[in-house]
Amino acid sequence: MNQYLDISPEVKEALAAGKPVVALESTIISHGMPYPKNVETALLVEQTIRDNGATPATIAVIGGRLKAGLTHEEIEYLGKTGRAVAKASRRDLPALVARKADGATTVTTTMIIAHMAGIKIFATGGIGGVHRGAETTMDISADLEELAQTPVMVVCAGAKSILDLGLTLEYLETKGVPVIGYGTDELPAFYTRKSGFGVDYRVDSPEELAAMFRAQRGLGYKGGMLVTNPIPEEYAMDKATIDAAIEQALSEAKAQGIHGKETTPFLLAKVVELTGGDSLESNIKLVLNNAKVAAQTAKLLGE
Ligand code: PSU
Ligand code: MN
Repeated sequence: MNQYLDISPEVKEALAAGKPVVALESTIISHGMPYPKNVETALLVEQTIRDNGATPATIAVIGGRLKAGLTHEEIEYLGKTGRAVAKASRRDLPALVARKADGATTVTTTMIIAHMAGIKIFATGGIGGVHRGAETTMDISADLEELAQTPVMVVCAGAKSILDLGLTLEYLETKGVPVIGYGTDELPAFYTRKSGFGVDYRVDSPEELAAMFRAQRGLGYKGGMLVTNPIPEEYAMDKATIDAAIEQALSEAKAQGIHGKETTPFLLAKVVELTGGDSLESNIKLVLNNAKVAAQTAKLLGE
């Protein structure tokens, strides 16, 4: 086991017994939602995973230790401290470990730590991707590179249209990452069920997801797989409302000169502010929906 990794007793026991475990990220807690909804949601997501027969492993960096499985106190701490906790991507782990600092893990670092711990599947809300205007800013999330190199299945609700979804799919194609639609032929756009872009493969059952992941391992591929699960119809948002909020968030980010790692958290917070919390409720529902599919699939991944 990696010298910097701590696996919680519950997660360790589940892994040793070959029981299903689902990883969860912590940037969504610290940077993706406001307190106290973030903490309530993180605990509800863990409960949903348990209700569906798997063990949750929320991942973060605490005091320089890579943690797979957090206590409720640690989740409360990350949620309450919010954006003052460092957002930890791949390039940040060496500094956080050496300095014994705290970090909220993104999709990238959650995949890294999940894989170190022997966890094969991870549920979240949305992934990072190619930003609009990336042809000049070169702002492309490290999440895409991680999907290309770390063998973890990521279950999400697609990506928000704060990103360029077409370019995000092109990038994933180049990197050889299969993009699966769960019960859909179309890439979901997080708050809405459709984006206008097709996925690579449509899959309609956890059994078939597990079979594809096993085949990917059997082929000796090093990368992961992206499962995009549309938000349940009843919680989906009106496309025009969300598009208007995203456009305004993007123009405010530009006017304020927001860049680098601040871009995504800024845009996420602005959209919530502009839609008066409706988007936050949709966000919570879609994460719970992803947790359920991930737990059902985890049970079929086996050894
Ligand atoms: N997109 C969302 N919600 C999120 C994130 C992205 O809809 O919470 C978070 C995830 O942790 C993701 C990270 O891995 O932001 C991507 O940040 P960046 O674009 O800076 O790579
Ligand atoms: Mn970026």
